[in-house]
This record gives sequence, structure tokens and C-alpha cells, in this order.
Amino acid sequence: MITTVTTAPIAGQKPGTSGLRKKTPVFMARHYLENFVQSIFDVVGAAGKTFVLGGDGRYFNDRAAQVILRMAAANGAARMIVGQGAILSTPAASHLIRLNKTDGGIIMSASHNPGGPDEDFGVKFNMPNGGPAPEGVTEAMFKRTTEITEYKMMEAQDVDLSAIGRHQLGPMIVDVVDPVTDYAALMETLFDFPAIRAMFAGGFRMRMDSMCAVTGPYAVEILENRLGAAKGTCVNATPLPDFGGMHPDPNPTWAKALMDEMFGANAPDFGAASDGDGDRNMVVGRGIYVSPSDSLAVLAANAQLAPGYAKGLAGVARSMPTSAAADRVADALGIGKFETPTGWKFFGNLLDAGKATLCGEESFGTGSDHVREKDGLWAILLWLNVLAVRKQSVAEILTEHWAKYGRNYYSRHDFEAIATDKADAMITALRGSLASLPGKVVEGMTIAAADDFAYTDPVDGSVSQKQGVRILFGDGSRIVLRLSGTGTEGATLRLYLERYAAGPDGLGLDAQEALAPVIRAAHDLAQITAFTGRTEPDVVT
Ligand code: G16
Repeated sequence: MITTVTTAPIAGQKPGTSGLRKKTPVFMARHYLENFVQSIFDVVGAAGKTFVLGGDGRYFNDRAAQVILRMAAANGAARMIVGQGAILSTPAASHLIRLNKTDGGIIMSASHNPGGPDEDFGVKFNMPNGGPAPEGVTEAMFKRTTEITEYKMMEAQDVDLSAIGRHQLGPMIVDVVDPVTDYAALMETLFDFPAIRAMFAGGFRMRMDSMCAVTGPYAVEILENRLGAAKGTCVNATPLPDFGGMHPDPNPTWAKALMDEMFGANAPDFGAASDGDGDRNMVVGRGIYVSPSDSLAVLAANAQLAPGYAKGLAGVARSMPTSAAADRVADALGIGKFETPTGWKFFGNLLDAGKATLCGEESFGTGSDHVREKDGLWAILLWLNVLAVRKQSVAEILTEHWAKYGRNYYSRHDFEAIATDKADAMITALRGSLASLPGKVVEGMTIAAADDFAYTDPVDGSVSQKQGVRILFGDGSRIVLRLSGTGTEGATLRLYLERYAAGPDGLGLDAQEALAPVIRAAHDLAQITAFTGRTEPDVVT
């Protein structure tokens, strides 16, 4: 029974940095999900195709999955591979798309944004390579949402997604799979599980905080069951529709309980957290926080210690706002280095073309060519592999890294839920001032260059403009400002701050202290308080 439902365009269905994210009630409103999903199918085609479907388990995930399945069937899809309970972490979904050579996948997640009836929901489409749809494709989907007049829906009962195995929805096959098994098997091919197991057996203690989000079952299976970490290593390991009221964003502000434990008495050797859909990670040593930019650099310098990367790396890619720490490693290794706009989708071509093996972002994203998404548990396992082989603490590894490469002090300050017009006015004024900035001296530092970052993809030649304002100083310090593309409320201003210290002195400062002049210069140049009324950031990472 396939019905064609008459609908009309709904404004604002434009995917942001990573898919379409809105308040849950917006997504649950009449025709909203359906219009967007039909627009996806209209652009990529569904007839005879196979897609993966899963999400991070947030509120509305289960209902949305049934709607998407009925629409896929109505649009003629041949087969859907669905995580049990409609659950899949984003990296696991990416892996399933690749493993099964499917035509792509639909991921239901608003990532690190809170979940619940009044919080956030999201939908994104990933391509057959397992990666987020590139801008050209998301633009076409958006355009389709502005023209849509009808969508197709199959009239049917719910598919029992709790039951692993083959189901049928009309002529469409629905294969419900365990969300963890294939992903865990992939991890076993990349990392030295016996070495990590021996480290745990020797008394190594870890805390893994899944923030009541999707990685819980993955972490318990891999860390506790397969690697022998003590029972209870994984906390907040049961995914909940509202993430237990937590904000599942693994950073020092939102993963405060983990930070307190890692900086307290009797701290474990290693701490880690992941986000709503399992693609982000934060790692913390005993008494030392690892910034995501440093994490990428350390992993790039040590990846060869893991079996999956023993042959070395082809190159390292980072997003523009991410610090240049990884570039120094790439230079030392004599491998390629790439600087892309914010958004994991920009790494896809570099990974597919074999130009980059490791990628990372300041926004707690690290990953490699094993999938086409960033991967929280993968990064945590690579750290564990490095720790198991080097038999040093996180603090020792970081200290040695800085002594060798110098230290890129780094921080991001977020100013959240600013009125959009005020944030836009600030960025417009800043853009207008860029040409006059070179040569100007602020806080004793001379501005060497200022621009709005534009990127030409080295593989397909596509150009992305206006990806963030950069102010570069003669001493290597840097300020970057851009507005977030993942928020659902007003505008979030992201202010990225960087300062390089070559050493050997001055490598052990507190990052905020080391960056103080750069922070003052940023406020001065962008007039943040004058435009937004804000003096202090809401989140400091
Ligand atoms: C997404 C993207 C990342 C990006 C991050 C922050 O992550 O996949 O590439 O760095 O958002 O983007 P923005 O600064 O525009 O908010 P996630 O984990 O939310 O999917």
C-alpha cells in the first residue's frame, strides 16, 4: 500500500556543518521529517538501492526510523541494513556502509547536542564511501526541500527492530544487525589488542565516560569484554533518549565529572569521553588534559606503533581552525599535510584519494581512513595502543612531544546563543576590516596577514568560500573566528586562539595564561563585547 502524500515546502531545511539539525518538536511537526527524507531520496535515488539506517538513540530516534523505513520502501529501496533498536554510532554506520558496499546511509543524530523532547534531533545522509554528503549534494537536497510537493509513504506496521535478522517491509528487505559486532571486529584489525590487554592486566586503570549516549555498548564490549579493563571502567554506558539530561559533548566543560576525577586524588591512568553519536572524543591523562589539536599531532607521530598504521601515514589533514601542531609532525615525517574547512565531509576526498591517512579537528574529532567519519572510540583505542607500547604516562608522552616539536598553545572560546543579527553584524564588520589589518600592532604583536579562508579541494577542484576569518601574527600566533554550523539556537561564535612556543623554555604554561595576549587581541579586533554584549565565553576548550 503506497500512498502519495501532498505536502508543501517547509522553510529552513538547509543542512549545516553536518546534516539537518533542529529542535526535536520542529522535526516532529507535520511533514517535516518526511519532506527532508523525500528530498534525500529524490536527489540520490532510492529505487533498487541499499542503505544503512541507524542513529544515536536520542528521543524520536525509534519513531523516525520507522518513518524512514516506510518511505524507503515506498520509494522502491531494495534493502535497508538497520542497527538493532535503530541504534548505530556514526562511525559504525560509516563502517557498515563501506563493509556492505551500500548506496549510502541515513544517520539520525544531532551529535553532541542534547537530546529529548525539547532538545535537538537531526538527520544526515552519508555517501557510498561512508562519508557525509559533500556540499554539492546537501545543497541539492536543500533545493529539493524548497520545491517539494509530495512524498511517498508505505502503509504498514512497524518493523520489529529489536529482533536481529531479516524482516520484510513490502518487497523491501530489512536486515537488523547487531550495532557493535562489525565495528568491534574492525577495531581488532587496527590495534594491538594483546598489548592493550596486557596493559590492563598489569593494573592500568581507565575511566571511559560515554555520557549516556551511543558509545556505551561499544565501549563495554571492546574495553571491558575484549580488552579486560576492570568492570566499571565504562560509566554512563547505557544510552538514554535524553542522555540522562547530560550534554553529551566531550569537552572539559560538559565532561566535568571526568575532568574532576582525572585531576583528583587517586586518578586513573587514562580518561576518555565520547559524544552523542560516538564520533567525538576527549582524552585526559592523570592530571593533564590533551587538547584535540595536540591529540591529532601525538597520534600522527605515534600511529606506526599500531598494526593498522605500521606502514606509515600517507598524510595528515586538519581543519583550518585546528592548531598547526600536526603540520609539524607531518613536516618531520616528510608526509603530506592538508588544511580543510570545518566539517568532516571535507576530508572525504583526501581519504578516498589516499592523500591523507589521519584527520583531525579541534572540535574533538579524530579519525583515519578506516571509515569516513571521525571516530571517538578509534581515537581512544589508538591512544591505548600508544600507551601500551611506549609504557609511559600521557603526561610524559605530551612533554616529550612538545620538547621535540615545540608547543602550539591552543584554546577555543564559544559564545553561545547570541542573537543571530548581532553575530552576523560582528562578522560582517570584521570581514570589512580585514584589508586594513596587516601591519597593525596589537598587544605587542604585528599582524602579518588577515583573510577569510577559502578552500579549493585538491581532488575535485570544488571551491568553498568564507570558511572563517583568520588573523595571523608575525610571531606565529593566530586568531580565527567563525559562526558554528551545528547549533539550533541563535548563533554560536567560535573564537579559536593559537600561539606557538618553540621551547625549550615556556612549554609548561597553562594554555589560557599563555594565550592571554592573543585573547585580548581577539576581543579588541573583533569588538566581541560591543557587538554581542558578551565578555566571557560559555565554553572554553
Ligand atoms: C560536526 C562536524 C565537524 C565540525 C563540528 C563543529 O561535528 O562533523 O566536522 O568540526 O561539527 O562544527 P561547527 O563549528 O560548525 O559547530 P559533529 O560531532 O557535531 O557531527
